[in-house]
Amino acid sequence: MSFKLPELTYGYNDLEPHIDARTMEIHHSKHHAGYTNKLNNAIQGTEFENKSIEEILASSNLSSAIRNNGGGYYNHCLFWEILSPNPKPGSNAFITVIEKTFGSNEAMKEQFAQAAATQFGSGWAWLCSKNGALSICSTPNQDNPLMQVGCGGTPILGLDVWEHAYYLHYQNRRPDYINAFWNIVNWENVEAKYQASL
Ligand code: MN3
Repeated sequence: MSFKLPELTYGYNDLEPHIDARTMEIHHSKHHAGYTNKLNNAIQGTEFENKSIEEILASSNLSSAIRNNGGGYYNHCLFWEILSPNPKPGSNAFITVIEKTFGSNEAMKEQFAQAAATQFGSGWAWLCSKNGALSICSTPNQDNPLMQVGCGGTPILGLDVWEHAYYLHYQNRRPDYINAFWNIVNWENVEAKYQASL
């Protein structure tokens, strides 16, 4: 069994102007493809060969090659899934969960943006569900909360803040990239991940 680079459900240019086509093409066809290939090479002949990516990431004895490339594989799969050129809102019930946790939808976005903006160097910001309880954190490199780092729990929304995710269009303006991100978050898919975590 080997992991496969997922096909996107939208074109490389479909997320413009929020994420430019060239960035999307390099990010998916080079970076994500690279993590996928290197993960497959790293697990070959190991105890992880026939495990799901979630099982692999939850393991406490990962080599750095499996940790970095397994995280890179999983994180980007999630990232493409929660983006859409035609984003749909979450249900009222899901919005109520967000409001009860963070005070308001805007407050949740502010806390998430803060986590994304203050992650030093490369990493990710996350909205996670731990048995339905929502939390926000950031993690360095290609780590994620399935590795028992950050806030733990299951990631349901993630934002890549590596420079390869935004530098061509935004250069050093990471906060502008974070602001633009909200325009293309498909909350229907975020909510589906929340439901699956329960
Ligand atoms: Mn990336």
